[in-house]
Amino acid sequence: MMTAKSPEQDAEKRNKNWQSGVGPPHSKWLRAFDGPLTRDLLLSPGGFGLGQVPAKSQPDAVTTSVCGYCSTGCSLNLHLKEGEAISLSPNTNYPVNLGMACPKGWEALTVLDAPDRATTPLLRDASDKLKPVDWSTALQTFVTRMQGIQSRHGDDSIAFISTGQMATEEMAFLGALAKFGMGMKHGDGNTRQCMATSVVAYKQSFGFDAPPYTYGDFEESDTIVLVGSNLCLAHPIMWERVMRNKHKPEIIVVDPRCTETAMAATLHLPLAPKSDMDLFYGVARILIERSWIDREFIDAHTNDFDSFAEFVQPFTLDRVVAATGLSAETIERFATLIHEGKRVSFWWTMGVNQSYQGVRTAQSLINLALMTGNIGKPGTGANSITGQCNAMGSRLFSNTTGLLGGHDFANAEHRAKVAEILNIDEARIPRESSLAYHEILEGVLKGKIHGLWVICTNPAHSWINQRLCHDILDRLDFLVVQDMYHSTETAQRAHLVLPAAGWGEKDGTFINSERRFGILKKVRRPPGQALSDFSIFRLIADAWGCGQMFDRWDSPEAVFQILKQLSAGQPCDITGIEDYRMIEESGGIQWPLVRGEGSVARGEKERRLFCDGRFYHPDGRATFLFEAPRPMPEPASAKYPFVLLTGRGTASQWHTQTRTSKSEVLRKLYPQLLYVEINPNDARSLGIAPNEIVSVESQRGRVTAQAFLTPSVLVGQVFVPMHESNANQLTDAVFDPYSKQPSYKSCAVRVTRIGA
Ligand SMILES: Nc1nc2c(c(=O)[nH]1)N[C@H]1C(S)=C(S)[C@@H](COP(=O)(O)OP(=O)(O)OC[C@H]3O[C@@H](n4cnc5c(=O)[nH]c(N)nc54)[C@H](O)[C@@H]3O)O[C@H]1N2
Ligand SMILES: Nc1nc2c(c(=O)[nH]1)N[C@H]1C(S)=C(S)[C@@H](COP(=O)(O)OP(=O)(O)OC[C@H]3O[C@@H](n4cnc5c(=O)[nH]c(N)nc54)[C@H](O)[C@@H]3O)O[C@H]1N2
Ligand code: SF4
Ligand SMILES: [Mo]
Repeated sequence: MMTAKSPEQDAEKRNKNWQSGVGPPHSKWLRAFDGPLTRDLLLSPGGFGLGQVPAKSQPDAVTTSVCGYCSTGCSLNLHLKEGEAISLSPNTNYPVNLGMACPKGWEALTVLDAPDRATTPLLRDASDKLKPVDWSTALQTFVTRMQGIQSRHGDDSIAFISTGQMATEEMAFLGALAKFGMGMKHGDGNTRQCMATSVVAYKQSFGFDAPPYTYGDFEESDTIVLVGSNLCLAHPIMWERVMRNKHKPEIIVVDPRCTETAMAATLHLPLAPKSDMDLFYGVARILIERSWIDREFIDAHTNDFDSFAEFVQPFTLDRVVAATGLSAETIERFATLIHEGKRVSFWWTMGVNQSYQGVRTAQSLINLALMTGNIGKPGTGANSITGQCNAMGSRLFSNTTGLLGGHDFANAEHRAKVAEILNIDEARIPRESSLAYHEILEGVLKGKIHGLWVICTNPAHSWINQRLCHDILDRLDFLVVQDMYHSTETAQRAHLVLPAAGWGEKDGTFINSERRFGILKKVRRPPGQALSDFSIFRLIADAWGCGQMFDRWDSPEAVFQILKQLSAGQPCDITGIEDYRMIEESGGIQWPLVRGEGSVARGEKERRLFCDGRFYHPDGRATFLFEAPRPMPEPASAKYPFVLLTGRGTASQWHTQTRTSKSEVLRKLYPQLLYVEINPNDARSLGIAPNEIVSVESQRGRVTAQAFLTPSVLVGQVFVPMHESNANQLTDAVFDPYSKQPSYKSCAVRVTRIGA
């Protein structure tokens, strides 16, 4: 059990730490500021600590809801007046955030009031303008056009792209409606851009997509290895959990850039981009050579260690030094720290997943945890950190690549089980999983897919190789975009826009990074005629003519009960969760919770997986998986001499900025222009002055950006944040062969002075 300190103590400690330079905040947030970062500012809405409810409008009730941005899953108190939320503060009573929230959480309500909210359906007319229409016209158009395409080109000629940011119940409804009701075979999510690599890595290594950890492991660990993970700004409240660690942990950050997280580390390994596999194989070789491995655990709980041990033999120190650019001492030190640690935890995020060899890279880390027995015990684990608020829900319940409830489309028993529970004809369940995101887009290019329904994601901004993506979207006969805002880059290209309610305007559950179900609640009326995604799916089911199939799907909580039934007997079994009330009263509940086996009732607040050393493969063992590292698909060249890294820019920006750019507070916390981080030595040789507007160009596109000279990127590399709409003009559409996740963090660019 965790005992929370008083919020004041926490805030005090954070302030002290920050003033002494430990942990966030970082120059990049401060760059947007003129004045000093004071305690007042930190504690104000938009700061991290506890704030006050404004006195001018006193609330008359309070309720809670989990945040709708990142996968941390913080709980927020929502202060209500006559049933509507007027302000919020972080929940001090929740085991995840313990009274903290980051700027995005603090500002979650503000962005709901933006003037570009979609308030009515919009239909493109003969003059090529989006014009308001009523819901019945919108639904009729949706059905006529989509069914028309199907009758001309076959069932598979329509597809959907969804998200990790809707409620679990909404994702399940969409997936079931599209695939069982509307006859679509293909639908994928933006989680392909994000978590697909972890999903495949875990499935192959452990037998199920199962991140083993609980956030308490951040506090229990004595050696925390963060790989390609900028926790300080991408998961600030997880970083706060690291700061509560009382074991004076070694914090080892493996990242080409000296990020805000690397600055706070005890050891930073600025390796050459995409050389992680070489590093981890080399470290495995050292551990084996020195017998720094847990032979007992390996023998009892894993397969294929001996072939792995043989495979890593050629990864000598010299070879790893050459591949990574790290010194032999640093690599040895890293191996020694792993050996000396009693509780070593390995964490990774997009620096690993977004790679043309992401799955094997994730597994090279999983292997380190397995061979040292660092799994299933407090403070350990091979831990993939998820990104979006409900990426985990999407992985288990979206019915995209996997059948509802962590099942498999190709498995006849699974199909029969799902058909029986849903009371549908088994023949309606596809026998194969969906095409992946990029294969759906290729399907458009090849003239196979003609209609696309995009829900709660903004591919025209976020997808890799943007020009190609725009070309593909513009070829569609019918593009439907269902979003909170009509102004997104994707909505602007749509034939039909469906106005969606957002976080705070609907009910359901999210599943956070540590597998915890949390409740989100309706505390605001959606603007105009906007409807919850759940209601939109309901209306479409009826208009399509398959409403009867979803008779029981009449509220999010009713769907939650169906999902429970579907999960029975799976590793993600949640039959022990009674209802929403139980989730709420327990401070969220981690999966699995099997009926009759739950210990939540005994006050247990957190659980990790694999405590008994049993994995999900039929023989109960985990597998060592490995493969020779491959060269970067588009290495730096004479014409394009820099490796481009992309990623998150600040804690106050969320992805394509449809939400975060609507808050005045958040806008003050991030740079207003696209910037490119470049090493001062490179800038000097190119004659680039600080803050000069420069051109950044790849084989695919060119953007202008403000040069930010910083040694945090090494010579020969540059970094561009993903938040400005044109950043993905530069990126190269290459994918991991197993997970089909885009490699957003590796392509070649040149940087030039404008007019030079
Ligand atoms: N503020 C904010 N928070 C967010 C989000 C947001 O948009 N804004 N998005 C959320 C989502 S969906 C996600 S997926 C997460 C992402 O969270 P993170 O993965 O932590 O964020 P990124 O900045 O994309 O990438 C992390 C780091 O990978 C490094 N990297 C690049 N190439 C390599 C490599 O070859 N090896 C290694 N070891 N590292 C490399 C980059 O330098 C970068 O610092 O953040 C979540 N949280
Ligand atoms: N270059 C580069 N590109 C990247 C990345 C990178 O690191 N580098 N990271 C990738 C990653 S990890 C991710 S996860 C993706 C994210 O990419 P996207 O998913 O495209 O980004 P978001 O801005 O989160 O888009 C969510 C959309 O849903 C809308 N929305 C929000 N809530 C709701 C709701 O409840 N219902 C509906 N219907 N709509 C809603 C928002 O207004 C927004 O338009 O970007 C990827 N792109
Ligand atoms: S850390 Fe993530 S979940 Fe917590 S308040 Fe910030 S965005 Fe929301
Ligand atoms: Mo993500």
